[in-house]
Amino acid sequence: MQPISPELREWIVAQLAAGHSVAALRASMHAAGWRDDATDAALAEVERAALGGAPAVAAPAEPAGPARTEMPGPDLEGAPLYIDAGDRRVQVLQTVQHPRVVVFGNLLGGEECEALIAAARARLARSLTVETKTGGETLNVDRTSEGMFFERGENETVQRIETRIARLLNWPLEFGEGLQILRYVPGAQYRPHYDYFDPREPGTPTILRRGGQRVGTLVMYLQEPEQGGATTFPDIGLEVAPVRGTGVFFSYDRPDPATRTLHGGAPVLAGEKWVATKWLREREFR
Ligand code: PD2
Ligand code: ZN
Repeated sequence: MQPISPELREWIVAQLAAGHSVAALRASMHAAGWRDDATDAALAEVERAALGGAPAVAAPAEPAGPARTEMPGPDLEGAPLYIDAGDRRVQVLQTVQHPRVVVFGNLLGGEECEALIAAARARLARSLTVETKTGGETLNVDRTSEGMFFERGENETVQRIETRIARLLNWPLEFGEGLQILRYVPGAQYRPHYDYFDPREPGTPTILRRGGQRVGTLVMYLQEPEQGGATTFPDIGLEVAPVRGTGVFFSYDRPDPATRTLHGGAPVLAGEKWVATKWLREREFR
């Protein structure tokens, strides 16, 4: 990986020298809108430099090879119309087999959507992400929304929703990343991408050390725009309308386009769209 910016490196080194913990540093960068994976890549790069610039002892890249057998997802045996997610009866509105896509209704209550938006609003930042290609900092031109991350279990609402998701998708709560909140104003979009980490990128082994690959995504709609803003799956011609309280889940058993999980957020044409995304990892994410 290429070096991070001198300013960021200096800041990290100064924080560590002042006795701040890596956890505190991570929390600060998180609060400033840094993605956790980007933060980890930056911290790892500084750590390597501190060790005399020795090349990283990279964790082996995840093989793109055989499909995993255990995957997150709702139990759809018997084609149920509703699923008991513990504290809520979630509707199954639409399903696709390959890729596995499930659209859920009644996933979140109106008050839960409002509570997430209220807690996130002041912490939004146009995302500066570390490019996995260069290690440099860039504004991500593919994503023109603003975002933030909650810590897992950060508040009561987050905790309740995470517990519900774990039950609905049959995946341990500890394997999930913190909830990401995104706001799209008119004109904002998220160009089609894959959510897994690209095994060919040099920064990926560092990212995978914490929790392994992503294997599933749940995008939940907190506020619907007036026009536009669908979540699109170009490979299968699917567009999911961003209706408040509903969500779309999809999984990918290998980090490969063959999963057909290319997806994007279409431009918002009028109004504001807010979403919460939960990414599921193959192992515990700490
Ligand atoms: O907001 C969306 O519709 C969207 C689309 C694609 C969100 C994500 N990806 C994501 O959070 O990964
Ligand atoms: Zn995505």
